[in-house]
Amino acid sequence: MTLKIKTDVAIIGGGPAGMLLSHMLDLSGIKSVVIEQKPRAYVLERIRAGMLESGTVDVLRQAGLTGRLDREAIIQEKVHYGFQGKETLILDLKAHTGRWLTAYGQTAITQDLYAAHDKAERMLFDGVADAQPHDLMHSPHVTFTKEGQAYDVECSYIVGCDGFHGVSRTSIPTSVRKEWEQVYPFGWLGVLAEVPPMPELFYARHTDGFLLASKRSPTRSRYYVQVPACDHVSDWSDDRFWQAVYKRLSTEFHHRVTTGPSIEKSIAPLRSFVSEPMQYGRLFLAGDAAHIVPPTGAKGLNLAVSDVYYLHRAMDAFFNHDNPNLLEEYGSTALRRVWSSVNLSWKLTKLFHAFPGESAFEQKLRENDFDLLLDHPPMQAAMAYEKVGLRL
Ligand code: FAS
Ligand code: PHB
Repeated sequence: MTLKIKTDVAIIGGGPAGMLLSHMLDLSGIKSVVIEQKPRAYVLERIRAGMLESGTVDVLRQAGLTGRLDREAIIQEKVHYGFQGKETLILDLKAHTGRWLTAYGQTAITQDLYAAHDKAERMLFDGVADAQPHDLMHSPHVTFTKEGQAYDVECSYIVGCDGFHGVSRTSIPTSVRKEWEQVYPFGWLGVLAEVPPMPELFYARHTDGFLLASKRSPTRSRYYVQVPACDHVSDWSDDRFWQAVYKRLSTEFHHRVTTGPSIEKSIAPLRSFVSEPMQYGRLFLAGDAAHIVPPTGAKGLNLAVSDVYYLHRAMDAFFNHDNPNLLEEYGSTALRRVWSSVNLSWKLTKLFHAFPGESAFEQKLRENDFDLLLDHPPMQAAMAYEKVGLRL
């Protein structure tokens, strides 16, 4: 026997996009059900992004979700860009834009979202199987099973927040979908270590490859190095990792690094991907379900938040003010910002990574790209504006 549930919005995916949308819809009196394939403990332990745009913090604050963030987050007013161990550009975000980045891990955001969810006693099914959207044009509903029990969630709209490998995007007919993809011939080896981080948010390019020094708290560091796409975590001992950090970092900053044992170590593949449209009938897509960016620009999580901001605003207009216009425009509104972040992420990835087989000519162009930034404040201002995040 199938258990039937009625709600306003069925959300597939209980990551940051799905949980933030459910929370914001609830604040507007719009009911939703979140359907998540992994057990919540698994979702809450995922280690991913760490740098928030100012717009993201504003959205979280308006949603009443910044209590812990205000206590624990670290403000990042400047970004350091090192090039070939010689020159370093210090990009003063606050001087150029009056705004800044905030270091606060995605893991903490997800934990805050689940705590708010529990407090509001909203409906979430985790550890489900076979979630599937149906009848996207007329009477949308989502079926799934949990512990052998079949469910059928009838709703006005379905939102796919189920990431790159989810079922929502592929529910849009291939005759309708248009996709762009760039897969990079390298990945990021990320290490989390319980040691004080460099004060700087430091991106570096070296002939061996890319380096990023970031943080999670005053006692917890997050570092990444570029590795060949075919590498495995077991190829990288902690010692080998820290040697690569020192080799790729300008020597004048070596004293700012504290090494220590890794408490988490993983390799993330890098790709740029966009799928259009982000809506089809009564199905909408938000976050990684519709787009993926290489983390060089720290945009993935921030894009998920901006999608949710636009979709919540549109659903509030529809459900509470009988105005369908923003819903009809959601996809085009979200995609303008998506493509800007895809573009910046590609530019920074090209500038700071060693591409196997690149020509000497391409290397000279890259050096010139960095010199233009180093020598011209208007170029720096433009990059700072994109880095802190375009206005919502
Ligand atoms: P998510 O992928 O976070 O969440 C999707 C949810 O849907 C998951 O919980 C999944 O279990 C669930 N789901 C999937 N299929 C389902 C199905 N069929 N049924 C039900 N549920 C289903 N961004 C940065 O800015 N900086 C970084 O350093 C960074 N590092 C990353 C490292 C990795 C390994 C990955 C994969 C991504 C990284 N990102 C980074 C991007 C990341 O932070 C995403 O942008 C962010 O998680 C997007 O959130 P969601 O759209 O909610 O997708
Ligand atoms: C992180 O802290 O995980 C981080 C910071 C900046 C990036 C990517 C990841 O560009």
